[in-house]
Amino acid sequence: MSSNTAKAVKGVVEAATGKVADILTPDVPGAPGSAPPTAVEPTTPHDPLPPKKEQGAPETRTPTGARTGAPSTANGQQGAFLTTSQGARLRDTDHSLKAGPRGPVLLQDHHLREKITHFDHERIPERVVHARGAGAHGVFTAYGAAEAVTRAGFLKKGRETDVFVRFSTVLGSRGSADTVRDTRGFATKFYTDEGTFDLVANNIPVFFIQDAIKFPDVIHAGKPHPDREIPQAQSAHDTFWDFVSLHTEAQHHTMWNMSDRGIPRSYRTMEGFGVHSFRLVNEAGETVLAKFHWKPKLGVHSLTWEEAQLLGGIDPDFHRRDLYDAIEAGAYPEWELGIQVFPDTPEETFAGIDLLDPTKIVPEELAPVQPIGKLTLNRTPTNFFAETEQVAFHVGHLPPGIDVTNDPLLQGRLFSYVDTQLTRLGGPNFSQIPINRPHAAVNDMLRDGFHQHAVHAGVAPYRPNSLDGGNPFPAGDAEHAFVDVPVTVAEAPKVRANPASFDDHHSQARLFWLSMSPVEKEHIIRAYTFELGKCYHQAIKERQLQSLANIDPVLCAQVATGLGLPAPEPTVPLADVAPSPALSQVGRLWPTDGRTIGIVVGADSDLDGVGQVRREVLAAGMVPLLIAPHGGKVGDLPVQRTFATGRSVEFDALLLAAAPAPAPDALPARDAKAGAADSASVDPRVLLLVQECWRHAKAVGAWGDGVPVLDQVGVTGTPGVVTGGSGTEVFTTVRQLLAAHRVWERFPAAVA
Ligand code: HDE
Repeated sequence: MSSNTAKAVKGVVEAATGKVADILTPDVPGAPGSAPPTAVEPTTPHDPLPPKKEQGAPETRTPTGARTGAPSTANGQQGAFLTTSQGARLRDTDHSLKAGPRGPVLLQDHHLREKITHFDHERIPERVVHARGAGAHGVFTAYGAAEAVTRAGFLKKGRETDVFVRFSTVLGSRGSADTVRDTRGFATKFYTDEGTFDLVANNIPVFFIQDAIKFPDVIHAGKPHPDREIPQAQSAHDTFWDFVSLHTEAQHHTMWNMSDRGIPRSYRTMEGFGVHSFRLVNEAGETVLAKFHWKPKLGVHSLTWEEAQLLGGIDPDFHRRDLYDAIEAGAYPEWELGIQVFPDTPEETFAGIDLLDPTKIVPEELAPVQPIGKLTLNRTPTNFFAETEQVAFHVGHLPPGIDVTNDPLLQGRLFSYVDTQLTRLGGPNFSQIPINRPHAAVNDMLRDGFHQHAVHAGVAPYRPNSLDGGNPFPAGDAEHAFVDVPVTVAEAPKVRANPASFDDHHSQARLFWLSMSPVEKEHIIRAYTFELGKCYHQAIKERQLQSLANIDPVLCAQVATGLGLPAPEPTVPLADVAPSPALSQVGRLWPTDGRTIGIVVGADSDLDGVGQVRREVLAAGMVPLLIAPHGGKVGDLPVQRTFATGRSVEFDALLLAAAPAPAPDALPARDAKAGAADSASVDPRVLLLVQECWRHAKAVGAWGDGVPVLDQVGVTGTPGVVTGGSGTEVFTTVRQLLAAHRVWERFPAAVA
C-alpha cells in the first residue's frame, strides 16, 4: 500500500472513529478489508477504500490490448455517493417508491427495478467441469533454458510475464468443498507480448480417457447421479466406478486419484502437468515434442483422508483460504516450470511409450524435467467474479513456438474451450473481459456480437482490402507470426479407431503402484476400499477388482478383503515395469513457508515465551494462530482461535504452552466436537486437538505448563512429540519435523 493510500485509509478510520486504529500492519492474514470496521455506522462520505495491499487486478488494457496507464482501481467503484448504474446520485436505497407509506409500490420506481433486475441476473452458468476454483495473479520469469527448442519470446532468458492462475476441482459444483478426493485443475494464463498462452493443466499427468469423444461420458459418470443428484463432488459412487471399470484406459488416472495426489494439502503443494505432448518449434524451424511440468517449491504434500473429510465440514474453503492467506502472509507460492523433451520422430514415441497417448507418462528417470522458468503468485484477486469466475482458458491460446500434436484428447479440447465460453460468458467477445484481455496488440477482423467493448474504426474488416489501406497485414517470421508446424500426415483410411499402442491400460497403473512407499500404498488401498465400499452394486465392485488384479495382486487382495469379496486372478500378464522413485511424495525435506502453527495458551501461560515463539514463527515465514479459552487477547497477545472455533485440521503443527482447565463453555458430554474426551483438569477440546494432530502424524510440541497435556493424551515420548525447556527450543525441533511434512514413522505401514 502506498503511503498516500495508507494515509487515506487512516483518514477514513479516524473520521469514523475519532482515533487511529492499529490496522496497517496486521501480522495474521485473513482481514476481510483494507480498514477495520467501526462499531458505529459511518456517516462521513469518502471515496471507496483501496483494495488490500496484496490484492491485484487485471492490468488496465483496452479490449484490443493497448495499455491504458490507468490504475487498476479505475475499473472499480468511483466517488463517495451511491448512484444508479448510470451515475445519477440517489437519496435512498432502503425504501421502494410507494403511494403513501403503506403502499402499493409504484412500477415507475426505476431504482427498485434496476436494482432487482440486475440482481436477478447476477449468476452465470458455472463451468460444466472445474466449477469450483480459486485464482491468483503472479509473474513468470524465464531462465532461458528453452531458447534452443522454442522461439516463444516469453521463454527467453530473464523475460518477465504477467500471469493469472486458476486452481480447481473437477467434479463439484461451484459451492462444493475444496478438499474432496478429485483431480485438481492448474490453469495458467501467460499474458505474453506475442499473444496469450494458456497452459490448461491438471495436478495429475495422465487423463481418464484417450479420446475427447468420451469426455461427456466420463464426466456424466463422475457427476452426481441424475435422479437424486447425489453424491456431490466425489467419485465414491456406482456410475463413476461403472465407467472406469468398463473403460479400463481410466485405470491409470484412477490410481492417481486414489493415491494421496487426490487430496492435496494445498494448491501450493501440487505439481501441475500439461498432460499432452506439445510440439515446440525454434527459430530455425526445428521441432521437438515436449511435456510441461510445474514443480512446487514447497514439495508435493497431501492431507490425510480423515483431515480431508473433516475439512469438508469445518472449512470447505480450506484450499482457497490457504492460497490467499499465504500470499497475504508474504509466503508467495512458487513453482518451477519444466519440460521433458523428446525427439520429434515419425513414430512419436519415446522409450517405447506412445507420446500421443494421454494415459501414459514418461518417467522422469528416462527423460528428466528440465527447469525453464519460475512462477511466483504474489497478488490475490480484488473481485472473485470479475477475475476468477470470468477468466476463460483455452488450449488453443498458443504463442509462436508452441504448437499442438495429434493427441486425440488435445484435438477435442481445441474445439471445446471456446465453445463452452460462448454459453458461459454470454457471447463471442469474452476475450474482451478485463481478466482475458491480451497484453499484445489485437488486430483481428472479428466484429460485433454481444457485449462488444471495442470501438473498431475502419470500414474493411476483410482481407485483402484497399479501403483501409490493406490493414491488417499477414505477418511472417520477422514479425513473430504463429507457426503452424507443417507436420506430415501419413496417408491412412478414415476410421473411428485407436492405434494399437493405446490398448495397454494397466502397465503404467502398476508402475505408479510399485513406485509408492509403504505408507502411500496403504493410503491407496484404503481409498479404493472406501470408494468401492460406497458402491451399491457388487457387480461393479467385482469388475473393478478385476482391473486391480491386472495391476497388482497385493493391492487387489487387500481391497478385496476390505470389500468382503474374493480376489480374482489376473486376466493379463502383470507388466514388468521399473518403478519411478520421482512419483513418491515421501522421503525428502522441504521448505515450510506459509505453514500454520497452532499455539495453545491459557491465562497462566508463559506469555513472554509464547510472544517470543509467535515472533519466531512469523520470522520463519509461517502463520502463528493462538488458540485460547476465549477470544480477544491473552495478556497482550491477540487470540485467533478459541477452543470452540479452532480445529486440528487447520494447523500443520501444534505447540502447547498451557494445560488449560475446562473453559466455561466446555460441555464434554454434549460437545459439538464429537470425540472430545472428558477430563476434569484439561479442556476436552484441547485434548481432542492433540489427539487429532497425533493421529494425523503432525508434529506436536510442548513446554512448561503444556507438557502434562501430552501425558493426558498418552503420547509422551512417541515419534514427533517434542518437549523442551523453552518455546524456542521446542519450535526449532517442530520446524525441522515439519520439513518432512508428517511424522511418517509414527504409523509403520502394514504393507511392504
Ligand atoms: Fe478440460 N475443460 N477438458 N481438461 N479443463 C474445461 O472449459 C475438456 C482436460 C482443464 O480454471 C472446460 O472453461 C475436454 C484435460 C482445466 O477455468 C471445458 C476434455 C486437462 C479446466 C473442458 C478435457 C483439462 C478445464 C469447462 C477432453 C488437463 C479449468 C469450463 C478432451 C490437461 C479451467 C471451461 C479454468 C475446463 C473440456 C480434458 C484441464 C468444458 C473436452 C486432459 C484445468 O471446455
